[in-house]
Amino acid sequence: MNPTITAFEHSPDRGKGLARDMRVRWALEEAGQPYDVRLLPFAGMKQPAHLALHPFGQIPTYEEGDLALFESGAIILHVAEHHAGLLPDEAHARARAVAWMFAALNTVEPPIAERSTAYLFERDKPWYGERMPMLDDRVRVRLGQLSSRLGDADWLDGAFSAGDLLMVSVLLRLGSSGMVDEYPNLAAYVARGEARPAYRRAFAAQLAVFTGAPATSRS
Ligand code: GTB
Repeated sequence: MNPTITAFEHSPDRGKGLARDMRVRWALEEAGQPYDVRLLPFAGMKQPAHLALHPFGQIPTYEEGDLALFESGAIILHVAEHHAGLLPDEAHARARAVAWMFAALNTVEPPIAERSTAYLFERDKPWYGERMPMLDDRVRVRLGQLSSRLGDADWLDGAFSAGDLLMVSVLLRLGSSGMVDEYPNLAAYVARGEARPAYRRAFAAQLAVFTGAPATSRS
């Protein structure tokens, strides 16, 4: 039986891959694991049936037999631990790849999320003009550090891993800001991620929800 994930019935980004089900879809595609998708309206995400799966009433969730998970990072770690291709076998390399997963979610994504929130929801505030350059700077600090570490390597630590999957997903949140392009090696890194066949299949599947393809999709 395939695992089932949840996703927005109507994603605010109109299928541009920014909602967090995209990361999970990508991991499942990398793993070669077919999956089913249950689409949820916003109101449904706050109903008891979904809150039993996700205490914060969000997407994505993951159900597989009697296992139910929430948090995209935890879901991807679970997928990576049970399939080849997302974490190295060697113990230390595996631990480092997990460290990159946490770095993406805990160190790089927070300033990007804070900037996105301000850009989307605080533009009418009197302090927006002063606050935004500060938020931009915080993002650039992390991008600069990441760029230095990546150097001219293809991936963060040897072969592509779930750490790269999450880092590329996080960097993609900067979208049309142009900030990633200020660091050519990071721009190339993101492009390498987006060029992966698994990424492209995942992107097409979540876009199909918006363009009106069947409500339940399998890889
Ligand atoms: N830490 C959790 C995880 O990684 O799984 C965060 C989950 C989360 O933020 N889920 C969001 C959600 O369900 C969707 S992804 N929000 C509804 C709610 O909280 O009520 C965040 C998101 C949504 C939409 C866009 N977009 O349209 O651009 C981008 C990102």
